[in-house]
Amino acid sequence: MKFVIINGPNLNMLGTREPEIYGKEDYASLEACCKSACKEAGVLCEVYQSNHEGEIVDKIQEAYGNADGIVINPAAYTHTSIAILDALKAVGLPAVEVHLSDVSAREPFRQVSYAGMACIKTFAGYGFEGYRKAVKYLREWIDTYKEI
Ligand code: CA2
Repeated sequence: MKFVIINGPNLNMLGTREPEIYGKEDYASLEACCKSACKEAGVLCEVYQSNHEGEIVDKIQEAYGNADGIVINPAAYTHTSIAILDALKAVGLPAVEVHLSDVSAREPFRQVSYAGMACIKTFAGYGFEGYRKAVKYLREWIDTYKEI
């Protein structure tokens, strides 16, 4: 089984500013955390980050036929991108949305998630641990619902 973990704009800047919201650890640590979560769940993974909406759409499309599920933190595109929502719907793979911060308790514009409309579950406000929860949830969901 293989998952693609996609991180959106500015997440590569983790650890530089706003540690009270996003934590002190950097993007390399997040990538390591995602890889260890997948290893723990017994799945292969690719961890990808881009600051560009079209590249994120391309990566979602590339997952079609090449991966079994998607974990995605679209970052600011969460709240704006119908293109990412449509790409998730187009590939039809089970996807889980993750946010480091609890977006439901932040500014009203962060309380809307287009990507989330195509996801089976959202984990928000758990920091890096949210990715671990997402990988575990997705693995269990696929084991339960995927046709043999
Ligand atoms: O909480 C999350 O994971 C977010 O997806 C993070 C995004 C934000 O736009 C979403 O509303 C919620 C921001 C990504 C990282 O932003 C940084 C800001 C300052 C320093 C480092 C990263």
